[in-house]
Amino acid sequence: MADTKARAQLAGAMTATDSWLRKHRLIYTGATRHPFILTIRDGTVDLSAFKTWLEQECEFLRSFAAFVGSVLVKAWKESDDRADEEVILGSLAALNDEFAWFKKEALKRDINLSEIVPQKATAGYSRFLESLMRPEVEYTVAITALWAIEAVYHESFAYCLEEGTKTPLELREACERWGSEGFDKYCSTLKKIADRRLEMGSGEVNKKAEVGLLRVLEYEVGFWNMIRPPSHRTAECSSVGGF
Ligand code: HMH
Repeated sequence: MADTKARAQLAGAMTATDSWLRKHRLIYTGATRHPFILTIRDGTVDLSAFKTWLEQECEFLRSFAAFVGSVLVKAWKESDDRADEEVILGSLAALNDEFAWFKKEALKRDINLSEIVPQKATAGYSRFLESLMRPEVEYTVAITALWAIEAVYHESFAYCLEEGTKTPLELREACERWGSEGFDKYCSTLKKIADRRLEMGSGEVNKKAEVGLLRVLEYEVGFWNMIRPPSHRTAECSSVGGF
């Protein structure tokens, strides 16, 4: 009983997104500390996996850009604070920059952007984003998903930039794109918007936002697994024998 009360008090002091991250810690950690990210951090990353990541990202970003556009429309129609629109416009501006960066990287690595075929995980993630673009999906649900998508990348890549990590020099630029302090601030702003909306939201809408967050985390894990399949990990672990 006392435990229930203590938990309720703690939950009262926490924002909705904080309490969800706590509740879904396991899958959040799965998304932000994935073995692919760990190999970047320890310098053992397979460069062909990195190339696959670049290719699939280029595909993902096309649907992501359309999704962010739809969030802007929802903010314009539904938000109680017009400052939100500027933040989302900032997301689109960053995406514009990202596309230019990917084109440069593709040229460096002999990737023909027009020939990329989306793999299953990318196509599934894109379809999920498309479902969030529907007009009947509430702004609160969409902005919570946008925050989660950006936060996973920020936490993942910031982890590769910590002191003492062995992230290869040629991948540092990629890590800095999402791992920077500027991106951290941007994610905090999105989180604040989501929490403000969730505070005003009905139980039903908030439940949908929580489910949306979980699905984002699942798709993020799926995306990383496509780059570095789990079977690869298992084989590696068992080959280490002594462990
Ligand atoms: C797959 N998730 C994926 N790609 C991204 N660029 C982000 C999240 C964040 O922008």
